[in-house]
Amino acid sequence: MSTQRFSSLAHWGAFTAVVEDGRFVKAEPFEKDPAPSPLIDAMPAMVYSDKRVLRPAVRREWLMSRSGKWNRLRSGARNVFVEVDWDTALDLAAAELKRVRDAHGPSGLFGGSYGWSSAGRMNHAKTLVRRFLFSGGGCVDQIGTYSFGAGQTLLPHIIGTSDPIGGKVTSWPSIARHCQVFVAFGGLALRNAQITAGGCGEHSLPGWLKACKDAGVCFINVSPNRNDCPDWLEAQWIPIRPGTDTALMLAVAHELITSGRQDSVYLARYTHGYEQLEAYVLGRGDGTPKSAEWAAAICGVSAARIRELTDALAGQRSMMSFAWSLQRAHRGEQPYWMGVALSAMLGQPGLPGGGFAFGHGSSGGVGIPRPEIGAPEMAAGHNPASAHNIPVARIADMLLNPGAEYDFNGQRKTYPDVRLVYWAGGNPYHHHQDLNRLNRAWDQPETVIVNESFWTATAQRADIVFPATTTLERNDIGSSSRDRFVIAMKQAIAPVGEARDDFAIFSALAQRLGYLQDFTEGRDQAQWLRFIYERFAGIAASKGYPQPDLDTLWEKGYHELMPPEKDYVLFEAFHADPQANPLKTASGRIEIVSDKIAAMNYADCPGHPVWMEPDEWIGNAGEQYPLHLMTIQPPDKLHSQGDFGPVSAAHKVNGREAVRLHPRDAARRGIKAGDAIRLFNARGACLGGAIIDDAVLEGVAVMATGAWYAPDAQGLDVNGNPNVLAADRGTSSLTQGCAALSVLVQIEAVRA
Ligand SMILES: Nc1nc2c(c(=O)[nH]1)N[C@H]1C(S)=C(S)[C@@H](COP(=O)(O)OP(=O)(O)OC[C@H]3O[C@@H](n4cnc5c(=O)[nH]c(N)nc54)[C@H](O)[C@@H]3O)O[C@H]1N2
Ligand SMILES: Nc1nc2c(c(=O)[nH]1)N[C@H]1C(S)=C(S)[C@@H](COP(=O)(O)OP(=O)(O)OC[C@H]3O[C@@H](n4cnc5c(=O)[nH]c(N)nc54)[C@H](O)[C@@H]3O)O[C@H]1N2
Ligand SMILES: [Mo]
Repeated sequence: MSTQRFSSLAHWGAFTAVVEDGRFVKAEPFEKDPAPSPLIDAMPAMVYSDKRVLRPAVRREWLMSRSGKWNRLRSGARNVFVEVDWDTALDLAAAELKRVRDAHGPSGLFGGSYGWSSAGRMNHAKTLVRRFLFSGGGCVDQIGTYSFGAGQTLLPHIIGTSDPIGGKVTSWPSIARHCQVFVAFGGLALRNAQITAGGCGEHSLPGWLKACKDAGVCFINVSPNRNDCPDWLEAQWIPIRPGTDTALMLAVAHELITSGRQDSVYLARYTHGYEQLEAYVLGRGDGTPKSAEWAAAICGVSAARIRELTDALAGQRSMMSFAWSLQRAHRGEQPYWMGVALSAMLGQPGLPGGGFAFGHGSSGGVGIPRPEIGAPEMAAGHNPASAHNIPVARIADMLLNPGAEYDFNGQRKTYPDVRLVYWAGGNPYHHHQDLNRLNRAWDQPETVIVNESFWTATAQRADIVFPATTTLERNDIGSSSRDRFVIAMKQAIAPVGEARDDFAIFSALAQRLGYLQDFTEGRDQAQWLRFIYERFAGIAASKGYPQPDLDTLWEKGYHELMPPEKDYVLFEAFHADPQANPLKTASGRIEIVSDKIAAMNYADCPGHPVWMEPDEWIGNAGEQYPLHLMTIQPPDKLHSQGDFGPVSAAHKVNGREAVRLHPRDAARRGIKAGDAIRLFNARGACLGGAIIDDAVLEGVAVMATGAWYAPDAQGLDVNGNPNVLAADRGTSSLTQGCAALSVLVQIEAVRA
């Protein structure tokens, strides 16, 4: 028997692929990883899964109606596919792309293709599909992310940049040395830190948390779920109703003001518009002081506890970190804006170990010490049709309402009339809200083309499906700007079935359409890999971090970047001299009031942070749908990737997606641990398996995303994708972000 070993990488970590007689049998943890993720164990089963797309396939109805009337009804998933050879499939797709582009121009083609794709940077499917469509004249793209769309659009207005939301925040060593109180809104979930976009060689969050704990940092977990912090961190828990963090922070602000403990010197020197917020907090305009008692009724946190939190923060070096989940909710701009404002009232941003941050518990690598030298990246290039781009989560709105107007970040925009959708590297039937509505939207375009490795719910609802290789079946390079390792991702096995690399698929299409040179710039895959690595190495060297050449890297399998010696402190220069180093905001300061946003006149996002009720939350829940369902990230997979694998299967409850319920909520419904349950609201219904857990706030249920959408004849999703329940609405007119976390449901036991 011959055994070979290949360095490799997934979003959930680096590993060594062990290959015996040409078959990938095992993923061994990367030697330098102090806390490898068990998710790598699922990889061999994923690669050889019976869910693989093995050959190009065309939906029969689409094929048959080519010369006659279009049969657009593809969303029902009772689609029958005909396998064809590669040339036939490529010819069909190329002809259809040409037809639509000739007839409708770039706004007829949708290539936003949101999704995580693979860790490999060269064959990054989402980048390649856009590069392919951009080189051919452009397409409709998506702006921002599902992860933090609201924050991404808001933060440049108030702090001049969105970089901190991507993880460039005051570094952990600075926190360990200087911070006294670390308040984690939405917690510090280790399960989420298993993942880093682009992969990681090092899972470092547990180590940093231990270092901070040893240094005496006091942690406070503000979350509806105590499980959001590991027990050993011994964090204080403030159980809060979902969607109400803004009210809590307003009350802390109220306490500070009424006791004269806000940092007036800081506010005068570094912020803009504070007086307006103060007037609002004191209730001067609306007659409602945002007192601890006022907030207690909204958040479910007692006034005494709010005062204790205020005392813990005032005069202390504090870091407040906001999970991305807080803004992935209706009116999600407000907690982020209020968080920045409150941190400024405490005089913290720009101080070592103090201030605000985002997502310490949302992703691996947030706040790690790492040289600011970027990472190797494939370029999508310029989109000549970018005027048609839509905010990422407005995809169903766009497909259902061509020509309709909508607001976004101060602009009045118009939805394009999309006729062809091309998706590669994402799974909208995993990620989008209100899947029954998405079904209606999905039947609008004339053609849907998908590159996939697996028969996902999205692939099952496409007209042409191209089988894509997984990372184990091709050479690539992996690295994230939030990790210290660059990994040689070596081809370990031959492609499964007739799968081809995304780069090869798009090259073949570009050739048929006459723009191969524009797409490839004359480089093949090996040359691209070298090109993107050398471009990165050049930048790194110019900043004082020389890199090995590609052949040396390939030989060793990885390169480790040494952490910078100096701690990174967000806004350090601004803090030292705000005149010389202004922020890139309209005022050059932290905008507690944004005159620009105020001038947009959005009723759903005024000029300073305010408490605004979300459309769906416990405070307006009726008897029909009394529970707030938090649709969080799955501990046992990355989104829908690997849902059918062994690691995910081990977390299911009697074969169903787990749903956590408070003991009293369960008892009221006669639900016992392990029971099959049905979750439903006016938008849809799905099944789950009950876990009874007093770490979850009463009135809240928790169900992770990721189960593969599989509706029965009545539309009941038997696998348990909570997006049949989540509402498809933008966070606000300003940012139009994904608001997946605001959803009310009812739950009942399923009796056999
Ligand atoms: N209710 C609710 N919904 C949510 C969220 C939530 O919190 N609640 N979170 C949202 C967030 S933050 C996100 S980021 C999205 C995630 O949504 P997605 O990124 O769409 O989810 P994934 O399951 O990771 O989909 C990636 C797809 O790419 C495929 N793929 C992987 N590698 C390759 C490759 O090399 N080539 C090709 N062609 N395909 C490949 C995988 O098989 C998989 O089907 O979900 C969002 N949806
Ligand atoms: N294992 C794993 N890790 C992942 C992913 C995955 O699919 N699997 N996906 C990755 C991606 S794409 C992203 S964007 C990030 C997302 O990172 P997050 O958005 O931070 O992740 P969530 O799990 O949705 O939410 C984190 C916690 O926030 C709490 N929470 C929810 N709503 C509220 C609220 O209103 N107030 C407060 N105080 N707390 C609230 C919930 O209890 C939840 O456990 O995770 C990444 N990490
Ligand atoms: Mo995300």
